[in-house]
Amino acid sequence: MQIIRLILGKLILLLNWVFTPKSVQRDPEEQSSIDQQTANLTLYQYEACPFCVKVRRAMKRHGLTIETRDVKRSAVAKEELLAGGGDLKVPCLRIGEGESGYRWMYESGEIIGYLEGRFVVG
Ligand SMILES: N[C@@H](CCC(=O)N[C@@H](CS)C(=O)NCC(=O)O)C(=O)O
Repeated sequence: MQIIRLILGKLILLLNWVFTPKSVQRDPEEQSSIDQQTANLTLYQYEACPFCVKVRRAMKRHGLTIETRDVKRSAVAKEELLAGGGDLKVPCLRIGEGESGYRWMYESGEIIGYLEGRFVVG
């Protein structure tokens, strides 16, 4: 079972690499404004999780630079996710909301919807 999961994970990463989406091109000022806003976002994820790949592909397509933290490789990231979000499930987007702290958003579809609603015009 472990070996099948490992092979599937590698296959997902290979396909993702072969079919890497193109990023939208913005003028530098607009991109810089978006980069400032996405600096408050962090994606907790696993490298080969298909739902995480789906979110990372949407980020790439929409030209969104968002820090990723791998919960499988980093014990600190795992603790942060558990303490903040409450569930050891990925992907999870941590949204910095200034003095109110953080909002933790699970579910790949909801995360992509949030990113597109906030950063994609039209
Ligand atoms: N419906 C969720 C599914 C997410 C999901 O099943 N994630 C798996 C990894 S691929 C997970 O975190 N499982 C719990 C675990 O591995 O501990 C989504 O679309 O985000």
